[in-house]
Amino acid sequence: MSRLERMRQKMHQEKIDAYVVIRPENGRYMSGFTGGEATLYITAKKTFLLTDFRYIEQAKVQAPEFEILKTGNDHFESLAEIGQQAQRVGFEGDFITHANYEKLKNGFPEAELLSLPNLVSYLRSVKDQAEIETIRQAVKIADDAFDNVLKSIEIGQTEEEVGLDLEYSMRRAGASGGSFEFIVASGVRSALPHGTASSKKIHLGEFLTMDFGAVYQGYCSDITRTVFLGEPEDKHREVYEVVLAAQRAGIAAVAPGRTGKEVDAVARKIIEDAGYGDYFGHGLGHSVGLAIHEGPNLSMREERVLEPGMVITVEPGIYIPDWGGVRIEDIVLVTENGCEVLTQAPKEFIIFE
Ligand SMILES: [Mn+2]
Repeated sequence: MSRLERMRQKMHQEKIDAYVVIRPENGRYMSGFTGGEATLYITAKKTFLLTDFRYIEQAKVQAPEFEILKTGNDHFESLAEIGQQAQRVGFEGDFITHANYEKLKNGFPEAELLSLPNLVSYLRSVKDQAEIETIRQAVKIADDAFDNVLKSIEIGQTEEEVGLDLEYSMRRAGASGGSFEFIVASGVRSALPHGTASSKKIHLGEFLTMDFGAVYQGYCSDITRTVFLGEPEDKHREVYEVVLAAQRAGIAAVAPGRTGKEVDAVARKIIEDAGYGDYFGHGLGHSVGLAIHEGPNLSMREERVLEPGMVITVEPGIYIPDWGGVRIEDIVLVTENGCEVLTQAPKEFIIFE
C-alpha cells in the first residue's frame, strides 16, 4: 500500500474527511517535497500541496501525486478556499501555533476540527526498505565519525573541538548536518544526560560521553559512546559494565509483539539490581527516522507494540551527580524474529592512555 493509501485508511478509521499537514517531516513523508514550507490538504479523493512561489517548481517535481497550489505567505487563508465541503478536519494539534489554529477555525466555520497529532507519525513509525537503507547510511556515517574521532582525540582539547571533529567528519561523508545539538560531556559533566559540548577541556581521569548523529538524505542517526581518558578506577569499570550489560539485554529483548514498556523494564532491571536504579532517570530509547525523536519509545509508559520495520535506539545510562556518567546507544531495526543492530561502532570499554 502506498503512503497515501495508508493515510486514507487511517483517515477513514478516524472518520475525518480531510487532514491538514504542516509539520515539515510529515509533509515530506506524505508528498516527497523536501522544501519544508508547505501545507498539505488530504481528502479521500484529492491531495493538495500549498506553497509559495519560491517552491512551486520544486514541489511539482518532488510531489507528483499532489495538486500544487501557489499561495501567499498565509497558507491558512488559501486552505479555506479548497476545503468548503469538509465536515470533520484533522490537524496536528501538537504542532500548530495558536494563531494558525484561529485561522483554521475561521476558514472552516462549519467543520468540526479534530486534533490528531499522531496520524502521520504513526505511519512513519514502520519504515519501508528505502528508508531503512537510508538510515543504514546515516548510521554508518556516524560510526565512521566515531572511528575518526578516536584517532584525533587529544587531552586538552575542548568538548566543542571534539564535537566539531565529529561534525566535520560526518559532513565530509555526505551528511547534510548533525541530527541534533551534539552532547560531548566529560568528567562531572558526563553526569548530565544532555550536556551539550562546552568549552571545558578534556582531562585524564575522566569519562567522555559523545552523543551525536548525522542527517543523511533527510534521515537521522543517533549514537552514544562513552570512553575513558587515563586510568579508570574500579567504580568507572563497574558502572560501564553495568550500562553495557543493560544495553545488551535491552537489545536482546527487542522483538515484534513486545511493548516499549516491556523492553525498557528488561534493561532497567539490570541497572536496578546493580544498585544504580536512581541514576537512570530517562527512557531506554526512541524511534528515529525523518525526525531524531519519533514514536514509539522504549520507556516505562510506552504501551505501543513493536513491529518489524521500526527503527529504535537502545540507550541506557547511569548518571552519578558530581562523579560522572555513562551512556551507550545503538540503533536497532526490528525484524521478524528480533532485531538487527545497525550501529557497528565498538562498545567495549575504550581507554585512552
Ligand atoms: Mn538517542
